[in-house]
Amino acid sequence: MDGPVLQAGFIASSIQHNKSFIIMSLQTIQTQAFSDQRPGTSGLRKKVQVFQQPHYLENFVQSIFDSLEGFKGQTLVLGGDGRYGNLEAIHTILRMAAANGFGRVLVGRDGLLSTPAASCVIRKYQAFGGIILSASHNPGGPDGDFGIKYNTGNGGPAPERITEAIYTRSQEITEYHITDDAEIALDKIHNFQLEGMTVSVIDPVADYAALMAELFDFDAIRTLFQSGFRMRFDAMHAITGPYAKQILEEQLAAPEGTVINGVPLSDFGGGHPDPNLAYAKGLVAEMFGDDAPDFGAASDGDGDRNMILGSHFFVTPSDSLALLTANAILVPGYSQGLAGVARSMPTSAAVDRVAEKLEIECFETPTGWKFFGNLMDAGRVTLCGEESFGTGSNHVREKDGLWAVLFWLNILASHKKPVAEIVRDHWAFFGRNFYSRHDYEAVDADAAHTLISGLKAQLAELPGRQLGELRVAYADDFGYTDPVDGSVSTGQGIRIGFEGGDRIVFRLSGTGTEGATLRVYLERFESDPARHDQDTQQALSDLITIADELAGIHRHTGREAPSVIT
Ligand code: VG1
Ligand code: CO
Repeated sequence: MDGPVLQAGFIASSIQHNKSFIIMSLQTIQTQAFSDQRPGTSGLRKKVQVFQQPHYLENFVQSIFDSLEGFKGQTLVLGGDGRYGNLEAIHTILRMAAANGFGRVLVGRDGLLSTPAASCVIRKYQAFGGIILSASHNPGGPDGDFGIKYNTGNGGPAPERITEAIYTRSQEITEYHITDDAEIALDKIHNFQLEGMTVSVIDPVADYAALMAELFDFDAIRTLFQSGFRMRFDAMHAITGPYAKQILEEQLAAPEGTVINGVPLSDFGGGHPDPNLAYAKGLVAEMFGDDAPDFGAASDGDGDRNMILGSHFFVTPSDSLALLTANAILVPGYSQGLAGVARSMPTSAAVDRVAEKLEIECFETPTGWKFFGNLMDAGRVTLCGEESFGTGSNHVREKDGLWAVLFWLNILASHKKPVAEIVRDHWAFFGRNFYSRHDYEAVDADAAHTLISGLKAQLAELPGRQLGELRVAYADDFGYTDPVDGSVSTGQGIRIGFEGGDRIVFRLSGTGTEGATLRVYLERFESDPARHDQDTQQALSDLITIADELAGIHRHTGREAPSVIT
Protein backbone atom coordinates (compact mmCIF):
# COMPACT_ATOMS: atom_id res chain seq x y z
CA MET A 1 0.00 0.00 0.00
CA ASP A 2 1.48 3.37 -0.91
CA GLY A 3 0.95 6.30 1.38
CA PRO A 4 0.10 6.05 5.03
CA VAL A 5 -2.87 3.97 6.03
CA LEU A 6 -5.63 6.37 6.91
CA GLN A 7 -7.32 6.07 10.21
CA ALA A 8 -10.30 5.63 8.01
CA GLY A 9 -13.91 5.68 8.97
CA PHE A 10 -15.73 8.87 8.27
CA ILE A 11 -15.52 10.14 11.80
CA ALA A 12 -11.91 9.31 12.48
CA SER A 13 -10.35 10.07 9.13
CA SER A 14 -10.64 13.80 9.00
CA ILE A 15 -10.99 15.31 12.40
CA GLN A 16 -7.35 15.79 13.12
CA HIS A 17 -6.43 18.79 11.02
CA ASN A 18 -2.86 19.73 10.67
CA LYS A 19 -2.97 23.41 11.47
CA SER A 20 0.56 24.06 10.29
CA PHE A 21 2.09 24.02 6.82
CA ILE A 22 0.80 21.11 4.79
CA ILE A 23 2.25 19.47 1.70
CA MET A 24 -0.66 17.64 0.18
CA SER A 25 -0.32 14.53 -1.82
CA LEU A 26 -2.60 12.10 -3.56
CA GLN A 27 -3.05 8.70 -2.09
CA THR A 28 -4.52 5.53 -3.46
CA ILE A 29 -5.88 3.45 -0.62
CA GLN A 30 -6.46 -0.30 -0.97
CA THR A 31 -9.88 -1.42 0.17
CA GLN A 32 -12.36 -4.28 0.10
CA ALA A 33 -15.96 -4.24 -1.03
CA PHE A 34 -18.87 -4.07 1.42
CA SER A 35 -21.76 -6.27 0.34
CA ASP A 36 -24.50 -3.90 1.56
CA GLN A 37 -24.04 -0.73 -0.49
CA ARG A 38 -27.14 -0.90 -2.68
CA PRO A 39 -28.98 2.46 -2.61
CA GLY A 40 -32.67 2.32 -1.60
CA THR A 41 -35.61 4.64 -2.34
CA SER A 42 -33.38 7.66 -1.76
CA GLY A 43 -29.67 6.89 -1.57
CA LEU A 44 -27.67 4.69 0.78
CA ARG A 45 -28.97 4.83 4.35
CA LYS A 46 -27.44 2.95 7.24
CA LYS A 47 -26.88 3.21 10.96
CA VAL A 48 -24.08 5.63 11.88
CA GLN A 49 -22.08 2.66 13.21
CA VAL A 50 -22.16 1.09 9.75
CA PHE A 51 -20.81 4.28 8.16
CA GLN A 52 -18.13 4.45 10.84
CA GLN A 53 -16.51 1.25 9.60
CA PRO A 54 -13.11 2.03 8.08
CA HIS A 55 -13.41 2.81 4.33
CA TYR A 56 -17.21 2.44 4.27
CA LEU A 57 -18.03 6.01 3.18
CA GLU A 58 -14.93 6.23 0.99
CA ASN A 59 -15.84 3.04 -0.88
CA PHE A 60 -19.29 4.35 -1.70
CA VAL A 61 -18.05 7.79 -2.79
CA GLN A 62 -15.40 6.21 -5.03
CA SER A 63 -18.10 3.92 -6.46
CA ILE A 64 -20.14 7.01 -7.34
CA PHE A 65 -17.17 8.66 -9.07
CA ASP A 66 -16.21 5.43 -10.86
CA SER A 67 -19.74 5.17 -12.25
CA LEU A 68 -19.65 8.65 -13.78
CA GLU A 69 -17.98 9.81 -16.95
CA GLY A 70 -16.69 13.21 -17.97
CA PHE A 71 -16.54 14.98 -14.62
CA LYS A 72 -12.83 15.90 -14.74
CA GLY A 73 -12.53 19.65 -14.26
CA GLN A 74 -16.28 19.95 -13.67
CA THR A 75 -18.24 21.25 -10.67
CA LEU A 76 -19.70 19.15 -7.85
CA VAL A 77 -22.23 20.45 -5.31
CA LEU A 78 -21.85 19.16 -1.77
CA GLY A 79 -23.82 19.58 1.44
CA GLY A 80 -25.90 17.79 4.00
CA ASP A 81 -28.59 18.11 6.62
CA GLY A 82 -26.15 18.67 9.50
CA ARG A 83 -26.72 15.36 11.18
CA TYR A 84 -24.05 13.57 13.24
CA GLY A 85 -21.07 12.86 10.99
CA ASN A 86 -22.03 15.47 8.37
CA LEU A 87 -18.99 17.71 8.60
CA GLU A 88 -16.49 14.86 8.82
CA ALA A 89 -18.03 13.23 5.76
CA ILE A 90 -17.86 16.55 3.88
CA HIS A 91 -14.14 16.79 4.62
CA THR A 92 -13.54 13.28 3.32
CA ILE A 93 -15.60 13.84 0.17
CA LEU A 94 -13.82 17.14 -0.59
CA ARG A 95 -10.47 15.34 -0.41
CA MET A 96 -11.77 12.54 -2.62
CA ALA A 97 -13.30 14.95 -5.15
CA ALA A 98 -9.92 16.71 -5.43
CA ALA A 99 -8.05 13.42 -5.82
CA ASN A 100 -10.49 12.25 -8.48
CA GLY A 101 -10.10 15.37 -10.60
CA PHE A 102 -13.15 17.58 -10.05
CA GLY A 103 -12.38 21.19 -10.95
CA ARG A 104 -14.52 22.84 -8.34
CA VAL A 105 -16.81 22.00 -5.45
CA LEU A 106 -19.59 24.28 -4.24
CA VAL A 107 -20.16 23.43 -0.62
CA GLY A 108 -22.69 24.95 1.77
CA ARG A 109 -21.27 26.91 4.70
CA ASP A 110 -20.72 24.57 7.67
CA GLY A 111 -21.39 21.72 5.25
CA LEU A 112 -25.11 22.51 5.21
CA LEU A 113 -27.51 22.36 2.26
CA SER A 114 -31.11 21.22 2.31
CA THR A 115 -32.00 18.67 -0.34
CA PRO A 116 -34.07 21.15 -2.40
CA ALA A 117 -31.38 23.85 -2.02
CA ALA A 118 -28.74 21.41 -3.29
CA SER A 119 -30.95 20.70 -6.28
CA CYS A 120 -31.38 24.44 -6.87
CA VAL A 121 -27.61 25.07 -6.70
CA ILE A 122 -26.78 22.18 -9.06
CA ARG A 123 -29.16 23.62 -11.66
CA LYS A 124 -28.27 27.28 -11.21
CA TYR A 125 -24.51 26.73 -11.56
CA GLN A 126 -24.83 23.94 -14.12
CA ALA A 127 -22.84 21.58 -11.95
CA PHE A 128 -21.99 18.09 -13.13
CA GLY A 129 -23.88 16.68 -10.13
CA GLY A 130 -24.09 16.76 -6.38
CA ILE A 131 -23.65 14.68 -3.28
CA ILE A 132 -26.15 15.16 -0.47
CA LEU A 133 -25.53 13.74 2.98
CA SER A 134 -28.78 12.93 4.69
CA ALA A 135 -30.95 10.17 6.01
CA SER A 136 -33.88 12.55 5.65
CA HIS A 137 -36.65 11.82 8.16
CA ASN A 138 -34.67 9.10 9.99
CA PRO A 139 -33.36 10.03 13.45
CA GLY A 140 -29.74 11.22 13.79
CA GLY A 141 -27.02 11.21 16.46
CA PRO A 142 -24.41 8.54 17.15
CA ASP A 143 -27.07 5.85 17.42
CA GLY A 144 -29.16 7.22 14.57
CA ASP A 145 -28.87 6.98 10.81
CA PHE A 146 -26.59 8.49 8.20
CA GLY A 147 -27.04 8.57 4.45
CA ILE A 148 -25.59 9.69 1.15
CA LYS A 149 -27.13 10.20 -2.26
CA TYR A 150 -25.93 11.32 -5.64
CA ASN A 151 -27.89 13.80 -7.79
CA THR A 152 -27.28 14.27 -11.49
CA GLY A 153 -26.79 17.49 -13.48
CA ASN A 154 -30.56 18.10 -13.73
CA GLY A 155 -30.54 18.48 -9.93
CA GLY A 156 -32.53 15.30 -9.35
CA PRO A 157 -31.83 12.01 -7.60
CA ALA A 158 -29.83 9.62 -9.75
CA PRO A 159 -32.12 7.33 -11.73
CA GLU A 160 -32.09 3.58 -11.10
CA ARG A 161 -29.65 2.85 -13.91
CA ILE A 162 -27.05 5.03 -12.15
CA THR A 163 -27.78 3.80 -8.60
CA GLU A 164 -27.47 0.22 -9.86
CA ALA A 165 -24.16 1.05 -11.57
CA ILE A 166 -22.90 2.56 -8.30
CA TYR A 167 -23.93 -0.59 -6.45
CA THR A 168 -22.28 -2.85 -9.02
CA ARG A 169 -19.09 -0.83 -8.77
CA SER A 170 -19.20 -0.99 -4.94
CA GLN A 171 -19.11 -4.79 -5.23
CA GLU A 172 -15.87 -4.76 -7.24
CA ILE A 173 -14.02 -1.87 -5.69
CA THR A 174 -10.40 -2.43 -4.65
CA GLU A 175 -9.08 1.10 -4.13
CA TYR A 176 -10.05 4.73 -3.72
CA HIS A 177 -8.33 8.06 -4.24
CA ILE A 178 -7.99 10.77 -1.64
CA THR A 179 -5.69 13.69 -0.92
CA ASP A 180 -3.68 13.85 2.23
CA ASP A 181 -5.44 15.42 5.20
CA ALA A 182 -5.76 19.17 4.95
CA GLU A 183 -7.02 22.15 6.82
CA ILE A 184 -10.43 22.88 5.41
CA ALA A 185 -12.36 25.87 6.75
CA LEU A 186 -16.06 25.67 5.97
CA ASP A 187 -17.31 28.20 8.49
CA LYS A 188 -17.02 31.24 6.23
CA ILE A 189 -17.86 32.15 2.67
CA HIS A 190 -14.62 32.02 0.72
CA ASN A 191 -12.71 30.14 -1.97
CA PHE A 192 -9.64 28.02 -1.47
CA GLN A 193 -7.57 25.48 -3.35
CA LEU A 194 -7.38 21.82 -2.49
CA GLU A 195 -4.83 19.93 -4.58
CA GLY A 196 -5.64 21.92 -7.72
CA MET A 197 -9.41 21.93 -7.10
CA THR A 198 -11.26 25.09 -6.13
CA VAL A 199 -13.53 24.84 -3.12
CA SER A 200 -16.19 27.57 -2.95
CA VAL A 201 -17.97 27.79 0.37
CA ILE A 202 -21.39 29.28 -0.42
CA ASP A 203 -24.30 30.70 1.57
CA PRO A 204 -26.63 27.68 1.82
CA VAL A 205 -29.79 29.82 1.78
CA ALA A 206 -29.19 32.66 -0.72
CA ASP A 207 -29.74 30.91 -4.08
CA TYR A 208 -32.74 29.02 -2.79
CA ALA A 209 -34.33 32.12 -1.26
CA ALA A 210 -33.86 34.02 -4.54
CA LEU A 211 -35.66 31.24 -6.43
CA MET A 212 -38.58 31.29 -3.98
CA ALA A 213 -38.93 35.07 -4.44
CA GLU A 214 -39.27 34.50 -8.20
CA LEU A 215 -42.06 31.93 -7.83
CA PHE A 216 -44.31 33.41 -5.15
CA ASP A 217 -46.05 36.69 -4.48
CA PHE A 218 -43.92 37.79 -1.55
CA ASP A 219 -45.75 41.15 -1.32
CA ALA A 220 -49.11 39.45 -0.87
CA ILE A 221 -47.70 37.08 1.75
CA ARG A 222 -46.07 39.98 3.60
CA THR A 223 -49.41 41.81 3.62
CA LEU A 224 -51.05 38.65 4.98
CA PHE A 225 -48.62 38.55 7.91
CA GLN A 226 -49.07 42.27 8.50
CA SER A 227 -52.82 41.73 8.79
CA GLY A 228 -52.26 39.62 11.92
CA PHE A 229 -52.27 36.18 10.30
CA ARG A 230 -50.50 33.79 12.67
CA MET A 231 -48.30 30.91 11.62
CA ARG A 232 -46.09 28.35 13.31
CA PHE A 233 -43.34 26.59 11.34
CA ASP A 234 -41.63 23.66 13.10
CA ALA A 235 -38.14 23.08 11.68
CA MET A 236 -37.72 20.10 14.04
CA HIS A 237 -34.10 21.12 14.77
CA ALA A 238 -33.26 20.05 11.25
CA ILE A 239 -31.98 21.78 8.14
CA THR A 240 -34.91 24.09 7.31
CA GLY A 241 -34.40 26.29 10.40
CA PRO A 242 -32.03 28.78 8.70
CA TYR A 243 -34.08 28.75 5.48
CA ALA A 244 -37.39 29.33 7.24
CA LYS A 245 -36.00 32.03 9.51
CA GLN A 246 -34.55 34.00 6.63
CA ILE A 247 -37.50 33.63 4.26
CA LEU A 248 -40.46 33.72 6.65
CA GLU A 249 -39.24 35.97 9.44
CA GLU A 250 -36.82 38.24 7.58
CA GLN A 251 -38.05 38.50 3.99
CA LEU A 252 -41.77 38.02 4.62
CA ALA A 253 -41.82 39.83 7.97
CA ALA A 254 -43.58 37.09 9.90
CA PRO A 255 -43.21 37.82 13.63
CA GLU A 256 -40.17 36.42 15.38
CA GLY A 257 -41.09 33.10 16.95
CA THR A 258 -43.04 32.00 13.87
CA VAL A 259 -40.24 29.47 13.32
CA ILE A 260 -39.80 27.05 16.21
CA ASN A 261 -37.00 24.52 16.78
CA GLY A 262 -35.09 26.57 14.22
CA VAL A 263 -31.52 25.71 15.21
CA PRO A 264 -30.19 22.63 13.38
CA LEU A 265 -28.77 20.08 15.84
CA SER A 266 -26.72 17.03 14.94
CA ASP A 267 -29.20 14.74 16.72
CA PHE A 268 -32.30 16.85 15.92
CA GLY A 269 -32.66 17.42 19.66
CA GLY A 270 -33.28 13.70 20.12
CA GLY A 271 -36.42 13.92 17.96
CA HIS A 272 -37.56 12.11 14.87
CA PRO A 273 -37.43 14.76 12.13
CA ASP A 274 -40.45 13.43 10.25
CA PRO A 275 -43.20 16.03 9.84
CA ASN A 276 -46.34 14.09 10.57
CA LEU A 277 -49.01 13.92 13.25
CA ALA A 278 -47.03 11.34 15.23
CA TYR A 279 -43.63 13.04 15.34
CA ALA A 280 -44.36 16.78 15.23
CA LYS A 281 -46.23 16.48 18.51
CA GLY A 282 -45.64 19.98 19.92
CA LEU A 283 -46.79 21.69 16.74
CA VAL A 284 -49.85 19.45 16.46
CA ALA A 285 -50.81 20.17 20.09
CA GLU A 286 -50.60 23.91 19.41
CA MET A 287 -52.58 23.71 16.15
CA PHE A 288 -55.33 21.69 17.84
CA GLY A 289 -55.24 23.67 21.10
CA ASP A 290 -56.97 26.81 22.35
CA ASP A 291 -56.04 29.95 20.49
CA ALA A 292 -54.44 27.94 17.66
CA PRO A 293 -52.53 29.85 14.95
CA ASP A 294 -54.13 30.13 11.48
CA PHE A 295 -51.53 28.00 9.74
CA GLY A 296 -49.02 25.39 10.84
CA ALA A 297 -46.28 23.60 8.94
CA ALA A 298 -43.26 21.42 9.52
CA SER A 299 -40.40 20.02 7.47
CA ASP A 300 -38.10 17.02 7.78
CA GLY A 301 -34.40 16.32 8.38
CA ASP A 302 -33.23 17.39 4.92
CA GLY A 303 -35.99 19.91 4.15
CA ASP A 304 -37.79 18.15 1.34
CA ARG A 305 -40.97 17.11 3.18
CA ASN A 306 -43.82 19.22 4.49
CA MET A 307 -46.83 18.86 6.74
CA ILE A 308 -49.65 21.37 6.35
CA LEU A 309 -52.07 22.18 9.17
CA GLY A 310 -54.82 24.72 9.67
CA SER A 311 -56.36 25.70 12.95
CA HIS A 312 -57.75 22.35 14.21
CA PHE A 313 -57.23 20.85 10.79
CA PHE A 314 -54.78 18.44 9.13
CA VAL A 315 -54.32 18.44 5.35
CA THR A 316 -53.27 15.05 3.99
CA PRO A 317 -50.31 15.28 1.61
CA SER A 318 -52.42 13.73 -1.16
CA ASP A 319 -55.08 16.42 -0.69
CA SER A 320 -52.39 19.07 -0.53
CA LEU A 321 -51.09 18.04 -3.96
CA ALA A 322 -54.62 18.15 -5.38
CA LEU A 323 -55.22 21.55 -3.86
CA LEU A 324 -51.98 23.08 -5.08
CA THR A 325 -52.82 21.81 -8.55
CA ALA A 326 -56.33 23.26 -8.45
CA ASN A 327 -55.07 26.65 -7.19
CA ALA A 328 -51.80 26.97 -9.11
CA ILE A 329 -53.27 29.69 -11.26
CA LEU A 330 -53.16 32.02 -8.20
CA VAL A 331 -49.39 31.71 -7.87
CA PRO A 332 -47.16 33.87 -10.11
CA GLY A 333 -44.68 31.08 -10.92
CA TYR A 334 -47.48 28.80 -12.13
CA SER A 335 -50.12 31.23 -13.39
CA GLN A 336 -49.29 30.33 -16.99
CA GLY A 337 -50.81 26.88 -16.38
CA LEU A 338 -49.44 23.44 -15.62
CA ALA A 339 -48.01 21.07 -18.21
CA GLY A 340 -49.17 18.05 -16.24
CA VAL A 341 -48.96 16.46 -12.81
CA ALA A 342 -47.53 13.26 -11.40
CA ARG A 343 -48.03 11.34 -8.18
CA SER A 344 -46.41 8.24 -6.77
CA MET A 345 -48.54 5.12 -7.01
CA PRO A 346 -49.52 4.90 -3.32
CA THR A 347 -50.57 8.59 -3.28
CA SER A 348 -54.35 9.05 -3.40
CA ALA A 349 -56.11 9.76 -6.67
CA ALA A 350 -57.35 13.16 -5.44
CA VAL A 351 -55.05 14.96 -7.88
CA ASP A 352 -56.21 12.79 -10.78
CA ARG A 353 -59.65 14.37 -10.71
CA VAL A 354 -58.21 17.88 -10.65
CA ALA A 355 -56.01 17.01 -13.62
CA GLU A 356 -59.03 15.67 -15.48
CA LYS A 357 -60.89 18.92 -14.85
CA LEU A 358 -57.90 21.00 -15.96
CA GLU A 359 -57.46 18.69 -18.95
CA ILE A 360 -53.80 18.06 -18.23
CA GLU A 361 -51.85 14.79 -18.15
CA CYS A 362 -51.56 12.90 -14.87
CA PHE A 363 -48.87 10.24 -14.30
CA GLU A 364 -48.63 7.47 -11.72
CA THR A 365 -45.01 6.58 -10.90
CA PRO A 366 -43.28 4.28 -8.40
CA THR A 367 -42.40 5.60 -4.95
CA GLY A 368 -39.37 7.90 -4.85
CA TRP A 369 -38.66 11.30 -6.38
CA LYS A 370 -36.20 9.89 -8.92
CA PHE A 371 -39.13 8.75 -11.07
CA PHE A 372 -40.40 12.31 -11.60
CA GLY A 373 -37.16 13.65 -13.10
CA ASN A 374 -37.61 12.47 -16.68
CA LEU A 375 -41.20 13.73 -16.79
CA MET A 376 -40.12 17.18 -15.60
CA ASP A 377 -37.08 17.32 -17.90
CA ALA A 378 -39.30 16.42 -20.84
CA GLY A 379 -41.72 19.22 -19.94
CA ARG A 380 -44.57 16.79 -19.34
CA VAL A 381 -45.27 17.68 -15.69
CA THR A 382 -45.04 20.80 -13.54
CA LEU A 383 -46.21 19.60 -10.10
CA CYS A 384 -45.47 16.25 -8.42
CA GLY A 385 -46.27 14.71 -5.09
CA GLU A 386 -46.14 11.75 -2.80
CA GLU A 387 -48.37 10.71 0.08
CA SER A 388 -45.28 10.72 2.32
CA PHE A 389 -45.47 14.49 2.90
CA GLY A 390 -43.63 15.33 -0.31
CA THR A 391 -44.67 17.94 -2.87
CA GLY A 392 -42.63 19.81 -5.42
CA SER A 393 -42.43 21.23 -8.90
CA ASN A 394 -40.11 21.68 -11.82
CA HIS A 395 -38.42 24.66 -10.10
CA VAL A 396 -35.93 22.05 -8.83
CA ARG A 397 -35.76 18.25 -9.20
CA GLU A 398 -36.42 17.29 -5.58
CA LYS A 399 -39.46 17.56 -3.40
CA ASP A 400 -39.39 20.79 -1.48
CA GLY A 401 -40.82 21.39 1.99
CA LEU A 402 -40.56 25.16 2.31
CA TRP A 403 -41.71 25.63 -1.29
CA ALA A 404 -44.97 23.81 -0.43
CA VAL A 405 -45.41 26.01 2.64
CA LEU A 406 -44.90 29.18 0.56
CA PHE A 407 -47.32 27.86 -2.06
CA TRP A 408 -49.93 27.43 0.67
CA LEU A 409 -49.20 30.91 2.05
CA ASN A 410 -49.68 32.34 -1.43
CA ILE A 411 -53.04 30.54 -1.74
CA LEU A 412 -54.10 31.69 1.74
CA ALA A 413 -53.12 35.25 0.87
CA SER A 414 -55.37 35.10 -2.21
CA HIS A 415 -58.37 33.27 -0.75
CA LYS A 416 -58.34 34.99 2.64
CA LYS A 417 -60.18 31.99 4.09
CA PRO A 418 -59.16 29.48 6.76
CA VAL A 419 -57.29 26.36 5.65
CA ALA A 420 -60.18 24.09 6.71
CA GLU A 421 -62.66 26.02 4.60
CA ILE A 422 -60.43 25.93 1.52
CA VAL A 423 -60.04 22.15 1.83
CA ARG A 424 -63.75 21.52 2.50
CA ASP A 425 -64.68 23.62 -0.53
CA HIS A 426 -62.24 21.56 -2.57
CA TRP A 427 -63.81 18.30 -1.40
CA ALA A 428 -67.31 19.58 -2.08
CA PHE A 429 -66.33 20.27 -5.67
CA PHE A 430 -64.05 17.31 -6.44
CA GLY A 431 -65.10 14.72 -3.84
CA ARG A 432 -62.93 13.49 -0.98
CA ASN A 433 -60.40 10.66 -0.92
CA PHE A 434 -60.22 9.40 2.63
CA TYR A 435 -56.63 8.30 2.98
CA SER A 436 -54.31 6.81 5.57
CA ARG A 437 -50.98 4.99 5.72
CA HIS A 438 -50.30 2.39 8.38
CA ASP A 439 -46.62 1.64 9.02
CA TYR A 440 -45.34 -1.42 10.82
CA GLU A 441 -41.77 -0.42 11.56
CA ALA A 442 -38.77 -2.63 12.28
CA VAL A 443 -40.60 -5.92 11.82
CA ASP A 444 -38.68 -9.12 11.19
CA ALA A 445 -37.39 -8.94 7.60
CA ASP A 446 -38.13 -12.59 6.78
CA ALA A 447 -41.67 -12.26 8.13
CA ALA A 448 -42.23 -9.15 6.00
CA HIS A 449 -40.97 -10.86 2.83
CA THR A 450 -43.14 -13.91 3.54
CA LEU A 451 -46.15 -11.62 3.91
CA ILE A 452 -45.47 -9.97 0.56
CA SER A 453 -44.90 -13.36 -1.15
CA GLY A 454 -48.20 -14.56 0.31
CA LEU A 455 -49.96 -11.56 -1.24
CA LYS A 456 -48.28 -12.10 -4.60
CA ALA A 457 -49.48 -15.70 -4.58
CA GLN A 458 -53.09 -14.49 -4.23
CA LEU A 459 -53.01 -11.86 -7.00
CA ALA A 460 -54.22 -14.04 -9.84
CA GLU A 461 -57.38 -15.21 -8.10
CA LEU A 462 -58.37 -11.92 -6.45
CA PRO A 463 -60.08 -10.03 -9.32
CA GLY A 464 -63.84 -10.51 -9.10
CA ARG A 465 -63.73 -11.77 -5.53
CA GLN A 466 -66.15 -10.35 -2.95
CA LEU A 467 -64.45 -9.21 0.25
CA GLY A 468 -67.03 -8.03 2.77
CA GLU A 469 -69.08 -5.38 0.98
CA LEU A 470 -66.43 -4.82 -1.68
CA ARG A 471 -65.61 -6.52 -4.94
CA VAL A 472 -62.01 -6.64 -6.19
CA ALA A 473 -61.62 -4.91 -9.57
CA TYR A 474 -57.88 -5.55 -10.05
CA ALA A 475 -54.89 -6.89 -8.14
CA ASP A 476 -51.30 -6.56 -9.33
CA ASP A 477 -47.68 -5.91 -8.46
CA PHE A 478 -47.11 -2.40 -9.78
CA GLY A 479 -44.68 -2.00 -12.66
CA TYR A 480 -43.79 1.23 -14.45
CA THR A 481 -42.47 1.97 -17.88
CA ASP A 482 -40.97 5.45 -18.01
CA PRO A 483 -42.79 7.22 -20.88
CA VAL A 484 -39.69 9.28 -21.67
CA ASP A 485 -36.84 6.76 -21.83
CA GLY A 486 -38.73 3.48 -21.76
CA SER A 487 -36.89 2.15 -18.68
CA VAL A 488 -38.87 -0.43 -16.75
CA SER A 489 -39.20 -0.76 -12.95
CA THR A 490 -41.02 -3.79 -11.56
CA GLY A 491 -42.03 -4.98 -8.10
CA GLN A 492 -43.07 -1.51 -6.93
CA GLY A 493 -45.90 -2.51 -4.58
CA ILE A 494 -49.00 -4.69 -4.40
CA ARG A 495 -52.18 -2.87 -5.49
CA ILE A 496 -55.64 -4.17 -4.77
CA GLY A 497 -58.32 -1.99 -6.30
CA PHE A 498 -62.05 -2.33 -5.66
CA GLU A 499 -65.05 -1.40 -7.74
CA GLY A 500 -65.95 2.20 -6.89
CA GLY A 501 -62.33 3.31 -6.49
CA ASP A 502 -61.37 2.05 -3.01
CA ARG A 503 -57.82 0.74 -2.85
CA ILE A 504 -55.30 -1.01 -0.62
CA VAL A 505 -51.56 -0.92 -1.39
CA PHE A 506 -48.84 -2.91 0.36
CA ARG A 507 -45.12 -2.29 0.00
CA LEU A 508 -41.90 -2.57 1.94
CA SER A 509 -39.95 0.57 2.72
CA GLY A 510 -36.68 1.24 0.92
CA THR A 511 -35.40 3.80 3.43
CA GLY A 512 -35.50 1.94 6.76
CA THR A 513 -32.35 0.73 8.46
CA GLU A 514 -33.73 -1.82 10.94
CA GLY A 515 -35.44 -5.04 9.89
CA ALA A 516 -38.22 -4.23 7.44
CA THR A 517 -40.99 -1.65 7.46
CA LEU A 518 -44.32 -2.68 6.01
CA ARG A 519 -46.43 0.16 4.64
CA VAL A 520 -50.15 -0.32 4.09
CA TYR A 521 -51.88 2.46 2.16
CA LEU A 522 -55.67 2.76 2.38
CA GLU A 523 -57.93 4.89 0.24
CA ARG A 524 -61.68 5.43 -0.19
CA PHE A 525 -63.40 7.88 -2.48
CA GLU A 526 -66.48 9.68 -1.22
CA SER A 527 -68.41 12.03 -3.47
CA ASP A 528 -71.19 12.93 -1.01
CA PRO A 529 -70.31 16.13 0.94
CA ALA A 530 -72.66 15.03 3.73
CA ARG A 531 -70.17 12.25 4.45
CA HIS A 532 -66.98 14.29 4.22
CA ASP A 533 -66.66 15.00 7.94
CA GLN A 534 -66.30 11.38 9.06
CA ASP A 535 -63.25 10.33 11.02
CA THR A 536 -60.66 8.97 8.56
CA GLN A 537 -59.88 5.71 10.37
CA GLN A 538 -63.62 5.13 10.77
CA ALA A 539 -64.25 5.79 7.09
CA LEU A 540 -61.52 3.26 6.21
CA SER A 541 -62.36 0.64 8.86
CA ASP A 542 -63.58 -2.12 6.55
CA LEU A 543 -60.52 -1.66 4.29
CA ILE A 544 -58.29 -1.94 7.37
CA THR A 545 -59.95 -5.25 8.26
CA ILE A 546 -59.66 -6.56 4.69
CA ALA A 547 -55.98 -5.58 4.56
CA ASP A 548 -55.21 -7.60 7.67
CA GLU A 549 -57.22 -10.59 6.49
CA LEU A 550 -55.61 -10.66 3.04
CA ALA A 551 -52.03 -10.11 4.15
CA GLY A 552 -52.11 -11.74 7.59
CA ILE A 553 -50.36 -8.72 9.09
CA HIS A 554 -50.95 -9.78 12.67
CA ARG A 555 -50.13 -13.44 11.92
CA HIS A 556 -46.85 -12.65 10.17
CA THR A 557 -45.54 -9.72 12.19
CA GLY A 558 -47.06 -10.43 15.59
CA ARG A 559 -48.09 -6.76 15.71
CA GLU A 560 -51.49 -5.81 17.11
CA ALA A 561 -51.41 -2.32 15.62
CA PRO A 562 -49.32 -0.14 13.31
CA SER A 563 -46.32 1.70 14.80
CA VAL A 564 -47.27 4.91 13.01
CA ILE A 565 -50.53 6.01 11.42
CA THR A 566 -50.40 9.01 9.11
C1 VG1 B 1 -40.11 6.94 1.84
C2 VG1 B 1 -41.41 7.46 1.25
C3 VG1 B 1 -41.18 7.90 -0.18
C4 VG1 B 1 -40.07 8.95 -0.22
C5 VG1 B 1 -38.83 8.40 0.43
C6 VG1 B 1 -37.72 9.42 0.54
O1 VG1 B 1 -39.67 5.81 1.10
O2 VG1 B 1 -42.42 6.47 1.32
O3 VG1 B 1 -42.39 8.41 -0.70
O4 VG1 B 1 -39.78 9.32 -1.54
O5 VG1 B 1 -39.13 7.95 1.76
O6 VG1 B 1 -38.16 10.56 1.22
P1 VG1 B 1 -39.91 4.30 1.58
O7 VG1 B 1 -39.22 3.44 0.58
O8 VG1 B 1 -39.36 4.20 2.97
O9 VG1 B 1 -41.39 4.12 1.61
V1 VG1 B 1 -37.06 11.46 2.10
O10 VG1 B 1 -37.82 12.75 2.70
O11 VG1 B 1 -36.41 10.28 2.98
O12 VG1 B 1 -35.85 11.91 0.97
CO1 CO C 1 -36.44 14.10 3.29
